[in-house]
Amino acid sequence: MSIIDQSKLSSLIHQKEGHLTRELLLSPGGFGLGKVPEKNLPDATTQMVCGFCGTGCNLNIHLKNGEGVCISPTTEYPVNLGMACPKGWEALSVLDSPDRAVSPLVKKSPNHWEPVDWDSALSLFTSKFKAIQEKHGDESVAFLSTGQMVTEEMAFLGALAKFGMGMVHGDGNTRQCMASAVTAYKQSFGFDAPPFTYQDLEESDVLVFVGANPCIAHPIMWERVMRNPHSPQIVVVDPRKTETAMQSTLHLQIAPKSDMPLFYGIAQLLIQKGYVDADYVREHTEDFDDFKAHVRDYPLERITTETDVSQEKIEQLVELIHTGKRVSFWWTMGVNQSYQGVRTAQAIINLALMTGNIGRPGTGPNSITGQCNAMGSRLFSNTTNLLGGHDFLNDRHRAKVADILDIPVDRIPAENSLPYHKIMEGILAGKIKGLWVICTNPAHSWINQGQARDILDRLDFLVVQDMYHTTETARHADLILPAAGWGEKEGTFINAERRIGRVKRIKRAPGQALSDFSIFKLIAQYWGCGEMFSQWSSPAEVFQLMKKLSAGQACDFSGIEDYTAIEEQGGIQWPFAASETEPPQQQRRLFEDGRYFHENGRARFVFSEPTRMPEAPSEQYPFVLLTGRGTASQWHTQTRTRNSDVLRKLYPNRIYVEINPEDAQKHSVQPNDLIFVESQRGRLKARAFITQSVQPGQLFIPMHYEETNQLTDAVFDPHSSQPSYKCCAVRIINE
Ligand SMILES: Nc1nc2c(c(=O)[nH]1)N[C@H]1C(S)=C(S)[C@@H](COP(=O)(O)OP(=O)(O)OC[C@H]3O[C@@H](n4cnc5c(=O)[nH]c(N)nc54)[C@H](O)[C@@H]3O)O[C@H]1N2
Ligand SMILES: Nc1nc2c(c(=O)[nH]1)N[C@H]1C(S)=C(S)[C@@H](COP(=O)(O)OP(=O)(O)OC[C@H]3O[C@@H](n4cnc5c(=O)[nH]c(N)nc54)[C@H](O)[C@@H]3O)O[C@H]1N2
Ligand code: SF4
Ligand SMILES: [Mo]
Repeated sequence: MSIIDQSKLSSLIHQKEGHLTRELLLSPGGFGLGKVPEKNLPDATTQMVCGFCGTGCNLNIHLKNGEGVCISPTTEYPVNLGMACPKGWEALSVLDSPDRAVSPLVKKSPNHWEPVDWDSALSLFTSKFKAIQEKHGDESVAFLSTGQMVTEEMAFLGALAKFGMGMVHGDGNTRQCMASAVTAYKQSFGFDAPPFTYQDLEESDVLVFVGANPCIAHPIMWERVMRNPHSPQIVVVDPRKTETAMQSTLHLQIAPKSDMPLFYGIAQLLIQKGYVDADYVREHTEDFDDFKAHVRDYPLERITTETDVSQEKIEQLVELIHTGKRVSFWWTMGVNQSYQGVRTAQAIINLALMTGNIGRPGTGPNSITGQCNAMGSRLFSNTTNLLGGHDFLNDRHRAKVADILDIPVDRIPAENSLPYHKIMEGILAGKIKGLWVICTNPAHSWINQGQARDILDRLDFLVVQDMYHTTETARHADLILPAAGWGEKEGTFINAERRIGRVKRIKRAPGQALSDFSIFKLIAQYWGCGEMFSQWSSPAEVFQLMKKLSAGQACDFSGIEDYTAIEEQGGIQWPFAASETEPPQQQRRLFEDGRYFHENGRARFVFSEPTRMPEAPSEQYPFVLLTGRGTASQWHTQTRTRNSDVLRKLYPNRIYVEINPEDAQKHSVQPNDLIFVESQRGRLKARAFITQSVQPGQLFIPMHYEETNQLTDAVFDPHSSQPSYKCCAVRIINE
């Protein structure tokens, strides 16, 4: 029996159809990089933010009869200044694909799904999850969310799942990515607050990139570095000689996971040489004396041994930090994805604090975000934080949120969710039996795949809500819900420099696919909690709710009037409170007044002893395996980027492993040989790519291939629960 009024459902789907006045203009792959087929010459242009990486470039979408037909980068937007990387240029073509989910699909037997209508799909969704909850309690159903939907959808999902459906546990793919930076900032600054603005990339005279490869992963941020007029010194700290390291002026080819001793050793040298900004430390920080005592144990001799970096290079970096007028530190996954990611990030933050390199142009300890809306997820996914950067454990916060949303306060859980890996463990232990996965692909991206897939198969009911029905996770699903993607729906993203930007619907989603927003709205009605979400009528209305939720928080953006204001200003960075009297400036950084978000206004020096690599190389498994991004044209698990003919030409189709010539010779490996790479957990076959970019004793495999995570070891940072994707012990075996 249908729980929803059928006419409402058909009107919702009709509205979607009504958006279009004609059939799709484009055949798949019908245009190349910005080339417009003549017959489709555009007749209007609109603008929106790119849906791949956290850089948040703005794109002009050229329209023909109201529908996007090709893209060019926006020249006057403060992020990208007329530039885009291949993924941005090709963002429209990945939407057309035979892999798109065009109707809900229900699993009928192993490897066999049948299309059903939305009414049946949502009735099944509701009855299955309700039955599990009735039998095993509210904690038996969980969700996994994302950093890649618009913020309005994330907030809706988090509110629906926790306040409407009664779930306690929900986490997201941002755990795989940003959790260590989030925890580091919270502990050090009192709020998860990346302080920078992209202009800093052009204003620094010394830029230090740690575990970051922006040439591949954030190409347009890198272009901003290339525009820097100060002939900057560019330092790269990375075990690999990456594309970015090749462009650097100083490369510290560090032993994997030795960043903490390196930065503590550098702090000790800065102290010894009298290079500390004592005024800044005294006025704006606390616990420096304890830190000072801590780093005494890191003399130069110890550092060179533990990091494999020469004394000369370490001293060179110390001098650069001292002589640089504007020193900025930038880090990404080489730091976060580690069993000691939080403390490594804080070792970087400490260097910026002790030298006063924060709150001024061209400075900062700056964590770069990965996904297009990682920052939106950090504030509004309702997973680790209560909506708007609030705390589930704080009575006042729960009351405030309940009041704004006009819901009973007891609908808000007064406990924190389990983190991602504990949700996985909960499934393994039979405590969690239902899982709803939205906009993420854990059966490819989660660590230690052998175990991860086994875990997903133990569920009584797995729902996957995705643009494509062919993802690795969808293959395990009992129910697949077809979602509209970027460009097919409305909302906002928040980029790495806290800039809120617009996303628009410039294309019709295929078949019966609906925006995630509409899916959540329907689920609320089917579940019987539609009333609770009566205010949540459109993304624009939810944006107004989010403004209220942010008010009074460090991320306050209550001063942004609406979507139009965002567009007119070229995106708006938080904070921008309603009390502001002047329009927002285009480039704003945090902590200009030296006041942090802890109650006493001070930043903290946080540190601890480094721990041992959980799975160090051994006689049996002599290599350290590093994983990460392979090319600028591949995106994560490749569900999107493999659909562009142009992008496919720009990356290796098959899995490869980078190996140093010395090791290749030792193991009689020739270029392009197929070799096995094996860890204690699994084995894969990859083509050997012999290159000096990896050091002897190390291998590198990109994460974009399905097999990679069969090898990785499920180890997590104890403070952030982020997976340590970037080191495990492996061996190679010739075919
Ligand atoms: N083209 C493309 N761009 C992307 C993405 C994509 O899939 N494709 N994904 C986006 C996302 S979500 C993210 S999170 C970012 C990731 O962006 P990055 O973090 O820049 O990319 P990664 O290649 O994962 O890792 C960066 C570097 O960390 C190094 N590393 C490994 N171990 C260590 C270590 O112990 N110490 C140090 N110092 N370095 C180490 C690796 O050698 C690697 O070069 O990219 C974003 N941009
Ligand atoms: N070994 C190794 N593993 C890694 C990493 C590594 O460096 N090494 N990096 C980790 C990092 S940093 C990250 S961020 C993760 C990424 O891991 P995932 O999040 O699993 O990767 P994606 O391919 O981005 O998955 C997003 C999914 O959402 C779907 N999708 C896209 N847009 C929409 C939408 O609007 N709505 C819905 N419903 N679905 C949509 C896509 O089709 C895709 O299936 O991988 C992690 N895994
Ligand atoms: S750099 Fe990132 S945001 Fe910019 S076009 Fe490329 S993928 Fe899109
Ligand atoms: Mo990420």
